Amino acid sequence: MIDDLKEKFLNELESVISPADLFQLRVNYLGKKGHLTSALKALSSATPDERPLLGKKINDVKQFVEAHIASKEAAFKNEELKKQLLAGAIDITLPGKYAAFGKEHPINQVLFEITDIFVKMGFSVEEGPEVETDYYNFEALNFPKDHPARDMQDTFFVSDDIVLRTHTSPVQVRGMEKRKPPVRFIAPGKVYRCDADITHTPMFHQVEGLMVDKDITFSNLKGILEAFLHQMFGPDTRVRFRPSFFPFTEPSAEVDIGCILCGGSGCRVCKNSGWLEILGAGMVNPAVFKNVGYDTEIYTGFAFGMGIERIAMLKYAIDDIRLFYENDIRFLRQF
Ligand code: FA5
Repeated sequence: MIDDLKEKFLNELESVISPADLFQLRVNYLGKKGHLTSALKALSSATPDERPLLGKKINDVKQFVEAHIASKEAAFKNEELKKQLLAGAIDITLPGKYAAFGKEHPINQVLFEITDIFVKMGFSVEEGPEVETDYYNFEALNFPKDHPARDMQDTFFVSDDIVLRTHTSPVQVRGMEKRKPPVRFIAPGKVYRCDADITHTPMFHQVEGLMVDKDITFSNLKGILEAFLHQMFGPDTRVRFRPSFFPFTEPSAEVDIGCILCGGSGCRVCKNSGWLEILGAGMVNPAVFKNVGYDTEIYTGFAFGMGIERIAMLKYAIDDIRLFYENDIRFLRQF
């Protein structure tokens, strides 16, 4: 009977196809009630003569069974490992993973370009708060209470006395309060107006400029702005100054450049005038100097303020300002 057991085991081993089958086979042969354990128990009923030979046979079969089960077990483990390795394998022929890098927004690109030009001309860079008091946004800039000029800037009010700044000009006042002349800085930043169409957004960017010293004249203003516009739009760009009004400058001017799209012959963008309005400017009103304690007998100065979106639209020939803020990646990728 013990001689048959080996063959029976080999037959059964052949039909083992999973670790669970193998476990069951082990129980059937080596478990407490398994064939080999029973055979060992039955040894006691053999005659003393038969016992040593039979005992040896049973042990041989037991070792045989244990060895085969161990090697089958190792084969299963090996197979499992192979499966895991294959599942986690790196296919080096697949394309790599690309990190999506962002890039500078076109408005920031233009802002940095403008800043760069002025820094090279000796201007420093000043910052001020976007949530501003009525005093800095209007009062100190010579907009008296209830003055109609306040309506030119459609203001977002936070409270009676606090506004979202409507222009970067309040930074002129804050900057002058902090230092004595000579003063030469630009102040770029976000400003807010209740205004929205294809050339106006409720949030936009301005760059303010201020220069104060003894003997600063309108010629200095013209020279600096022409130098800036020629660097920004090319050395052949025509520049013209038109009389205008701002409460904080006197005299005041609006500055136009020859249309860079049609070269001055007239087109849709320049509304057939051949000119494009680019910024506001003027000589600092002595009333503003008085508010910051500068001696108006000694010092004069000029200031200017430009819309960055307007400049970016001209530079890149974009006819709708809202494109800058729709976050359409196809638009933004082009810059
Ligand atoms: C001012 O804001 C003055 N503070 C500029 C200034 C500074 C004059 C220093 C004199 C001395 P104005 O309201 O014109 O001026 O605005 C300046 C520029 O901002 C405009 O030429 C235009 O390019 C831009 N701008 C005005 N409103 C909007 C808007 N809603 N969206 C986009 N750009 C605008």
